[in-house]
Amino acid sequence: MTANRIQDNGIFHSVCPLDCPDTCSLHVYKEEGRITKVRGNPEHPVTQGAICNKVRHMAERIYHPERLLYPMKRVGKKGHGEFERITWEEAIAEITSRFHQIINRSGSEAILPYSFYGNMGVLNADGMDRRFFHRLGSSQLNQTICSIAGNVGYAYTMGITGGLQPEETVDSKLIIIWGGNLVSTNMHQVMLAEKARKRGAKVVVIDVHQNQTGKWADWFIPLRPGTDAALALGMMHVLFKQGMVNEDFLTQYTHGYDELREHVLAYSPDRVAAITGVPVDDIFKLSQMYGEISPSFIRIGNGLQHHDNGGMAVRTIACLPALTGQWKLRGGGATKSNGWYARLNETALSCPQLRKNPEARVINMNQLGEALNQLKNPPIEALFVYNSNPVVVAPDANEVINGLLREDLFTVVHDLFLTDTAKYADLVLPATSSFENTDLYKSYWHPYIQLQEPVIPVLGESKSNFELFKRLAQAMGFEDSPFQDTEEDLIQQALDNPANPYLQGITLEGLKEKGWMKLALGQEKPYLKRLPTPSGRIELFSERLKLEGKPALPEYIPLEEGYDGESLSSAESFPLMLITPPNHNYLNSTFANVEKLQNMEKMPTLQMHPEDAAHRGIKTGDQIKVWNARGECQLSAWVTEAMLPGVVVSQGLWWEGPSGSQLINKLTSNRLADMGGGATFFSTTVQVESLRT
Ligand SMILES: Nc1nc2c(c(=O)[nH]1)N[C@H]1C(S)=C(S)[C@@H](COP(=O)(O)OP(=O)(O)OC[C@H]3O[C@@H](n4cnc5c(=O)[nH]c(N)nc54)[C@H](O)[C@@H]3O)O[C@H]1N2
Ligand SMILES: Nc1nc2c(c(=O)[nH]1)N[C@H]1C(S)=C(S)[C@@H](COP(=O)(O)OP(=O)(O)OC[C@H]3O[C@@H](n4cnc5c(=O)[nH]c(N)nc54)[C@H](O)[C@@H]3O)O[C@H]1N2
Ligand code: SF4
Ligand SMILES: [Mo]
Repeated sequence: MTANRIQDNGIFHSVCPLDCPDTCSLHVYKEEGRITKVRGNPEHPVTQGAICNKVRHMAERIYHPERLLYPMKRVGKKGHGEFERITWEEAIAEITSRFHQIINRSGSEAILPYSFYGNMGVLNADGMDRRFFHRLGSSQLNQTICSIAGNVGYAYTMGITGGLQPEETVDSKLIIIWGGNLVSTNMHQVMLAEKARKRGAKVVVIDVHQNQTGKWADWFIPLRPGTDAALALGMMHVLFKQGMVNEDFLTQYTHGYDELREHVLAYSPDRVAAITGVPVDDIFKLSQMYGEISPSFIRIGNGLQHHDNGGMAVRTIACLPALTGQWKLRGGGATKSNGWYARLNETALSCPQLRKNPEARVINMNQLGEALNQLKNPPIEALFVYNSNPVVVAPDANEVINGLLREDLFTVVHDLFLTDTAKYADLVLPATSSFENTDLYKSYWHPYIQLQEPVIPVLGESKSNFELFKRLAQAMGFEDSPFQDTEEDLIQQALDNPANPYLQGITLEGLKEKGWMKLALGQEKPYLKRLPTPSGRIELFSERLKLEGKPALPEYIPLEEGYDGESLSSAESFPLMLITPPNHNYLNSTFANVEKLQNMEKMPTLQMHPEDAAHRGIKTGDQIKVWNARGECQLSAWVTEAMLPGVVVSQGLWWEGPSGSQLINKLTSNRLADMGGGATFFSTTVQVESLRT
């Protein structure tokens, strides 16, 4: 390993910046100043030398011929993507003058930042940018698009968003992957599960789609979308009835188990089968496996919480390990997210004290279209997008596009590419890749903190988010000391979080030595002694939910837009449920413009059950129209039995395409989930017809 990061030849340490639980430690190979390949770090305990196909192709993204290298200003109509080169001085002057005008005319809340985790580095996603917008007094963005409903739901039960450490799952004997396509989205969990399997573990996948993960499982259980809570309650029904619960654990560590025992009487396997589509025998078999095999581990994916009832679904599943006392065992329990263990000092990073208007309105990022089109007093007059591609990723894309077309909206987009969002910008600013930056990375799954130092020089005139917002602060005349901080200052401030004992011993110096350091987590689950729930215990019954007017006990609540065996809650004109999860070779919309990866994914498809296809005279390869009241897409049909009848699946977030007809989020709704204001991408109904003449 070479120490001097910007040397021309050698192997350099790096970190994967993408929004993926694995947060891999990377080895970047360079020859004559250029990256030639990217591989997994064999010494990192979780990465173990393996990385996904996407990031093995990272060099093609970094050196992509279409990478933005200088600032540009719009010259054509909004959305036409016609720009001309300008200097950074001109770009900064334009932004500051427009911001000053808007603030004078309408107040600072007329400016909205829109960002997510295109780069997970905390300096570039939660650092200087936050300081800038706090000081500016802009509207605040509630970052709800990914995992919030499930994380809030999980925390009602467990108090924290933390579960098993990945490395202990090799000791699990039963691994249930519930609503996660881990072969594509969390490959190192699959590697660990393979190890467990070699030691005799069984892998069960519960999903609405038999994707690569479902195919790899020992047992795949298909169910109807949005009915997971009913299945979990049915399992509880059987566990209590057959005496397969751990009374000692329930008495010592949980709150409300008598109430739960009564409550689940209503979820007989017959009723649950009618709701979920899972046969009664399979409900018994699954419950029995769960009751008899220890240690068991449930990996809760992100998919099942992108529904109207997603928060409650995760809250309900999170109750299961307590019933059989799994939390006491190594390799026993559940994981939704492990973000809680790696909490950095967010206050120090983002400096909310710089905000003079702490009451500034908060806008839910899932409702961007509505915010742009409908908000008043003041309306949004400037939008600043970075680390995100909302035209492709946000729900109700037609509304988002309508908003971006507003002539009176000043839109700035900072990105590495002229994304579908950037095409609507007034100003486009070039962003560095993470390999050009200094940054600090935590994982929301494994317990290693990592340091990124630049491995290549900055390309063209691009700037990191950190540098951009520091420069903008200066240009706006913000003289506060947080804007003088260097990258190393921020790293030290972030690591200094007395509220998180697991960060003890992690220092910038230590990180510089090896690139990564492990959180100070022991073998035990010390938090079980006192969880940060109101009762200090695992809350099977939640007073807090009751006070909020929600069911205090885990509950199955039918989708607002969707079907189950009991109710039909959507217009009959849209009889198919559309699920739109990520694909294997893209990371959300990132990589969708990299040719090699595009070729592997070929084209956007709609997977349909043979029964649903036959009704409509559709065959594999047919061009089809998919539509609902919100919009329309044109895709290629793929007839398969990978789902139950009534469910259709389109994987991957594709860029618009020449005809603008591949944006799957034209069909999804900006309705919010039951908890945390989360997204409901998968509670979508559509109709389909063949375009063959
Ligand atoms: N290759 C790749 N990896 C990624 C990403 C990517 O885009 N591509 N994205 C990253 C990000 S940001 C995230 S949040 C994670 C997401 O990764 P995961 O946690 O795996 O979540 P999803 O892929 O959204 O959905 C997982 C599964 O949920 C299923 N599902 C949908 N509705 C239901 C339901 O009602 N019940 C059940 N049981 N299953 C349901 C879908 O069929 C899908 O197989 O992956 C990260 N990793
Ligand atoms: N239908 C449907 N929609 C979904 C999902 C789904 O499953 N189905 N998944 C949802 C989920 S879970 C998520 S997390 C969101 C993800 O939504 P986004 O976070 O918007 O994800 P990306 O599409 O990867 O876009 C990230 C953008 O940031 C840019 N970028 C990368 N690094 C930097 C940097 O350092 N600086 C700047 N300025 N820009 C940078 C990238 O080039 C890219 O254009 O999508 C959501 N949308
Ligand atoms: S996308 Fe995920 S699996 Fe791939 S290299 Fe990055 S962290 Fe690892
Ligand atoms: Mo996500």
